Amino acid sequence: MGYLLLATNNQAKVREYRSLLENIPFELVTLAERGITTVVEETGDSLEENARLKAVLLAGESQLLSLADDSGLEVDALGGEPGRLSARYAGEGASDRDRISYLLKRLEKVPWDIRSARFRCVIALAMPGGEVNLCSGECRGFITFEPKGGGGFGYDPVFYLPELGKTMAELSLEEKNRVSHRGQAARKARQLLEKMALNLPA
Ligand code: ITT
Repeated sequence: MGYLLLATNNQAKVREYRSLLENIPFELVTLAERGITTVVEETGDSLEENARLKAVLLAGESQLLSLADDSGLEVDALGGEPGRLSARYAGEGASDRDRISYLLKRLEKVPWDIRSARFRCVIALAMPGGEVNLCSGECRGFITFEPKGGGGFGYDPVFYLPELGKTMAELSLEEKNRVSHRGQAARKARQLLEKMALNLPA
């Protein structure tokens, strides 16, 4: 069985992928397990470009099939912000809590019915030789007025799912994976990986 490198430094993403990609025909390995400390500069203009950048660079470095994701929150009332800058919103060195406070401040006077938003995730699967496949997923919701719930990561405590009546951070890992942007993208990636393992064209 070949290896699949989870090319992310975000441990919460690693946790989600370990569950989402359970029983795929590849053995999952992390950057830490391979002793890789490379941090890829996210210089692309889109989630697609940045996912590709991360996966290609780390596939080249590790010589392993590599999965990277670039993901972000897009808030309609903020014209799609923070988008691909989601991890850097509120400045370098800011925490999840700082980013949430900054976002809520920006939305202070925005009423509930126009606090709509979506999470987007683009997964890039890169072969060491440079071939790349992309898969994407999105999940719609509303930004709450205050954080709620202790699960997940990032903006999950302020991302409310109307169909479930809960924030993303109030869901278990399995429940989040069932509805999330990353869950949807990962189910497509799983199909590609199953074909790759059989040497079928992706
Ligand atoms: P890697 O690049 O190493 O994978 P990262 O955390 O920097 O880790 P991104 O560049 O893709 O990852 O930034 C994604 C940011 O978007 C993340 O730090 C969160 O702030 C937000 N985000 C993405 N997916 C999320 C999710 O499922 N729940 C909450 N916030 C999320």
